[in-house]
Amino acid sequence: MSAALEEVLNSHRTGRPVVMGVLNVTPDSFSDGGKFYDPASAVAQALRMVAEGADIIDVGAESTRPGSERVPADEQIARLEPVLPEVAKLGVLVSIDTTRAEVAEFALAAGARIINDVSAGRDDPRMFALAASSGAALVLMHMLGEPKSMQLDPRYEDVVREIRDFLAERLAAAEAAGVPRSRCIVDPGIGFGKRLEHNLALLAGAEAFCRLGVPVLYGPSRKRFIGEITGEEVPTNRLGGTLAACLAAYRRGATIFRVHDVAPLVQALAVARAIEQ
Ligand code: HH2
Repeated sequence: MSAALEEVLNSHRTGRPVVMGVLNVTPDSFSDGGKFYDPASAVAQALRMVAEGADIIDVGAESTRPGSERVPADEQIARLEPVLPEVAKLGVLVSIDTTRAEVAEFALAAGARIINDVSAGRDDPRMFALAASSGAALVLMHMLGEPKSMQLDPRYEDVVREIRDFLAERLAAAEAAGVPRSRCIVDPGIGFGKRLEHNLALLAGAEAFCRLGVPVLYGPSRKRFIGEITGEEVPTNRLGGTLAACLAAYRRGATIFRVHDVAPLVQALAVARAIEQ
């Protein structure tokens, strides 16, 4: 395993913040759909995020915004083919944001080292086996149902307890399939079948997820809950709220943050870490 990946997987022990830059090679993502659909602009954006201090570039070819339709695996691969190998050549850690083992397999062969599975291994029964045999790290995220219907009427009795129990169960399932816990990362899934009050509880409750003993990742970047609090309708104008959400979770022990705007978060986390130390 590379030293860079080891640092990420140890971040919950060291407190070192890790910034994961989002690269959506999609025509329809909620905040940047179409912007990096062209391969040259996608690679240029990856280069920019690396220069800004991103530790990981998370490449995705399927939007999972509320209401979105599935993108077949071969279409995801066709979108990734001209981009992902070039991003891996930059020497940065690459993660693949997909729920399909076929897509993850392509990405790992092209140099990705992390599988970011927003279904936590529930969409494709082959995903855990692939993570086990490849030695990749694995992000297990909570989502209520599927993107098409997840925001229709999300309900929880105790959102933090239920999602912590879900993540504990998925960690155990991954482990049973041969993926060591030491290679797993958990994510409560901000915005994936959650109302405002749920998202706030999940951010305030980061310590509960940290007690699972693996690094905790949050992806609040530009999401709707920030607009609900502030009235800001335009996702790209939600940077201030994104920073506040990441810093609140960092103070409570989370260490990995998936964002579209890398430079401001790298700076914010450096200052937050200096204060905490
Ligand atoms: N959020 C999105 C996509 N992937 N992965 C993890 N682990 N955590 C997240 O919170 C997360 C994620 C959605 O954001 P984005 O990629 O910007 O939008 P879209 O799904 O429309 O492409």
